[in-house]
Amino acid sequence: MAQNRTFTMLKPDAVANGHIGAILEKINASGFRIVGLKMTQLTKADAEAFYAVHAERPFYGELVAYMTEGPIVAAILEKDNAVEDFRTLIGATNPADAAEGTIRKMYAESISANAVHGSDSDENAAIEAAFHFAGKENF
Ligand code: 3AN
Repeated sequence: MAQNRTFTMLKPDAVANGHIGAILEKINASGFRIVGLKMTQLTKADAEAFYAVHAERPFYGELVAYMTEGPIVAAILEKDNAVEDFRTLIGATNPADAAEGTIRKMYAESISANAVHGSDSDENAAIEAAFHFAGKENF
């Protein structure tokens, strides 16, 4: 499959627990090229917009509160089959169900504080990357 891109965030738990370096190293070692990178903190409006697709879900309020509680690291990643391969690398949403060696198994605390986000489609990867990065920040 052709080189394509996905979008990730290292979530507030991963940043607060000092896992930025280890997670980025694992991402690189798994064959992804980092083509955009920044540390930032989501406002409530940012998190509500980013997770608008989940607005009707019972955990939406908790998710928005959690994602705004501290800084995150946003990144754009490039690799063959990036979206699917990155979701394999991060593992199941609930770290209790995540496979051995996945980022969530290694670093996540809980289903909401689950260390990393990974886009679920090429289309959403492009939307999410554009939400966080201006053109000149994206290599
Ligand atoms: P994923 O991030 O694995 O694609 P989604 O898109 O179903 O999972 O959910 C988006 C985010 O919402 C998750 N990363 C997680 O932080 C949170 N979330 C999902 N399900 C729950 C749940 N049952 N309780 C609390 N938070 C949840």
